[in-house]
Amino acid sequence: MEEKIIYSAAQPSGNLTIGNYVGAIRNWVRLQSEYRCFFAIADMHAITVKQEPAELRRHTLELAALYLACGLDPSRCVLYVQSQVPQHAELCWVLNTVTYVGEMERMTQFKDKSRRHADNINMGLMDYPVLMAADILLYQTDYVPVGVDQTQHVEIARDIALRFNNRYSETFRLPQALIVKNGAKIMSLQEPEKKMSKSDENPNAFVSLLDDRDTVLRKFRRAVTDSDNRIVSEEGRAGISNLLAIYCAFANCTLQEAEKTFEGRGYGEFKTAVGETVANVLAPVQAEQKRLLADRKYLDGILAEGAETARRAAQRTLSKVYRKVGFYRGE
Ligand code: ATP
Ligand code: LTN
Repeated sequence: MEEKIIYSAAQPSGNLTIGNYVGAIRNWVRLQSEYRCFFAIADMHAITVKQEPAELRRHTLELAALYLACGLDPSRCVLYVQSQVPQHAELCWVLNTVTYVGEMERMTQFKDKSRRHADNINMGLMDYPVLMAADILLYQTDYVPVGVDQTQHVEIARDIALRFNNRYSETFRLPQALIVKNGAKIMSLQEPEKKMSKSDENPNAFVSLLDDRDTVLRKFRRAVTDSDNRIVSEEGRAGISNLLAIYCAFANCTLQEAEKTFEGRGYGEFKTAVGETVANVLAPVQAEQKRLLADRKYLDGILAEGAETARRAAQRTLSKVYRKVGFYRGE
């Protein structure tokens, strides 16, 4: 049987949150033993909003170390930095010619980010999904493990692939999003109707994978909940439902089990328990990231090797594409 291919990425736009961990990274770790996996650091996507150059560089290295600390194993997956593989930008250009401006203007994330960064609605922000389609399609990806917020982007990648295949003949495999059952959308601790996001201007809204124990406990203690004191997940009670989802994801239990554990207990006690459960999972990841960051040579070696493998795989698809669209390659 043909080997299935997995592709995913995260932006080095800050430190990863527990949302990124539960919705994405943690599942990548599970998938790497079964499939051929490519995991990237999407620095080209990150600059679609303003980044401080020195910070972007630092976040990129820190994210690489964090990927490894979370359990990605370079002998089982290809781990690399997007901008080190020029084929992404090259394929993006070709795909731009089979993508309509109107469909990009309708993308939820574009509308959202345009509102949040009204002073910087640049072409890159609008082109974000096409670059993401290029990422995915270059590797002939079958499955894209992402959080729910990214499903629209994976669907557009599929549409673009289908359109290209129809216009020029079969070239790309059609990708599909892979969404986890629990934790695919962890919500903000301050505004539980909103997705938890690493670039939120209020640091109390998210828990970073790098937050120390006291910070984690404090953020959960301050998490917004309603005045009702029952610890059950219900429609209309976004705050407590979100805390329960986080607890289940980190304690590896079902909602029924969690509700039973906390039956008759107060919010204070529950919030402390959630904080402690999360902090216990984060502690070893943080220690491992710190250890890895002290060995810059090792990290650079992993990334260089990853980029080399990625370039080779990507070039196979890109050459095919260039041939199909009619780019002259000599006799
Ligand atoms: P930013 O705030 O900079 O837009 P982000 O926190 O949304 O970033 P990304 O780098 O865009 O993070 O996403 C990395 C992965 O994490 C994606 O697969 C995304 O779907 C997933 N993800 C992001 N936020 C959450 C969340 N709150 N719950 C579950 N998964 C999430
Ligand atoms: N846009 C994604 C990050 C990303 C990605 C990808 C995810 C860039 N390229 C390719 C899956 C496949 C995000 O998480 N915001």
